[in-house]
Amino acid sequence: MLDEKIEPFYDEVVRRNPGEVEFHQAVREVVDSLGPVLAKHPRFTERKIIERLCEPERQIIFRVPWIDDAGEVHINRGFRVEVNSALGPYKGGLRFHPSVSLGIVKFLGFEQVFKNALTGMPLGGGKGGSDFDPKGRSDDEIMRFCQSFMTELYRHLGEYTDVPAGDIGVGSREIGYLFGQYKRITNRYESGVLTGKGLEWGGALVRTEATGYGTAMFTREMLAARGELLDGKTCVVSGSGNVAIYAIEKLEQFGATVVACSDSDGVVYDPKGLDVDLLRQIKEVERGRLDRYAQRRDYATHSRGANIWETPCDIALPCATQNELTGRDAATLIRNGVSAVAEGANMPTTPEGVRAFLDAGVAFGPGKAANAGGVATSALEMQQNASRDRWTFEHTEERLDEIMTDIHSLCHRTAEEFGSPGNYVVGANIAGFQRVAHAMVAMGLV
Ligand code: NDP
Ligand code: 2IT
Repeated sequence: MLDEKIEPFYDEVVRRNPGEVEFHQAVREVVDSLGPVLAKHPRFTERKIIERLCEPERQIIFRVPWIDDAGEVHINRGFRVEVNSALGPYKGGLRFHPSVSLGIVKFLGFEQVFKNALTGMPLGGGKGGSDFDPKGRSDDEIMRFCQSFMTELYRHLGEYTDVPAGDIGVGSREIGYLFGQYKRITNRYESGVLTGKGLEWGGALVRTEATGYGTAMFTREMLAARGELLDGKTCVVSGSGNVAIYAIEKLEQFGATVVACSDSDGVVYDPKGLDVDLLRQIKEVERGRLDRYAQRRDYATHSRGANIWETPCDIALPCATQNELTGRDAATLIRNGVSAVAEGANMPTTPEGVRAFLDAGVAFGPGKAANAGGVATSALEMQQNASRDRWTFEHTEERLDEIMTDIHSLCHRTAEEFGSPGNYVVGANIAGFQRVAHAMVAMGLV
């Protein structure tokens, strides 16, 4: 699609998908980068590759009834959007959060297609979830919800069809209950149908750490491309969930000091550097809130309702949720001297924020590249399941490091090749798109 065709195309996406603002935003961000690659390959336009990518192959919406511990009946909505399978089975996480809607799942599934292509692994893209709120729910309530959710979803899954994993609100506990119900209904021990499984029953070492570790590795590569090191840098990481915790751990292993993290209640500031073991104890073992951290650690403070992006830092990693870092926040970070930003979360920076970072010359790693380590390690888990093998932590982490280094150089190189040196947004969008588009052309109009 040439530049003059982008506006009418985008208007049509908005018209066909009313109210799905996050989906519109994700489409816009990709399409705006594609002019040069469409000019080079007219076939992509003729075969309507972008139009096909913006229409998911299949969208499933279903009712999820369940009963809480007090005997009250609840009805939630479940989603699975299977966006594209040109490169492999649909692959992408499940999110349980009250904000989940069709538009959110579609934006995540759309992003996932390009991210998965960047990994170089044989993965298509999809995403799912529910507006179920797991906060404050007992273990048994979570189990009953997961069982009800899988009772509908199982018919759409399979190791060669669609392979979910975790995302916000879904970790190894939930994957366990989902797998148990899938196994019971199908009477198949099909390890490759879900990733992020427990280590005792088919899970892969490093999958838990992979997204956060990978984001830190991508950050290291962006700095290296500018002749800089993470060692000695001051970092801020938003969120305090799976991605944030392991991003913090790896940044600290690389010699950086991470002075702040957050949750939806507030911000913890720890000028001596966050203690990851304490964070893990509170978030993973106790499933508690972040204010406990400050209660247990000297010098650390917890500020309710504070904005984490006001904390001065050299490097910022948004690792919580979409649109958590605005144009104003970007201006504050730039004023405070930030030199690199890598997105551990999916689309955490608003379009105004992205523009501000690019204009200011900040090294900016978009989520579809910077957080691809999670899904890449899911593919390594599938590989181990398929060959009934089990790799060591060291070997798996080495593979993850190679993959992240390759994604960085692919994005860097592609940005340069298409006339936007240093712009990882353009590099990631074009590189991911090209892989999917070539496969779609080869497979004909399906
Ligand atoms: P978790 O559920 O483990 O943690 C989410 C964190 O983000 C929590 O600290 C949570 O705070 C905060 N958060 C979530 N929603 C909001 C919100 N609406 N407003 C403010 N804070 C919020 O999820 P993950 O760490 O797995 O996921 C974080 C991000 O990373 C998401 O964007 C996800 O899509 C992305 N991602 C995850 C991957 C994975 O493998 N898990 C892979 C690639 C990307 P609170 O507890 O207060 O809600
Ligand atoms: O956004 C993501 O890449 C994920 N939530 C992980 C997907 C996966 O299938 O491992």
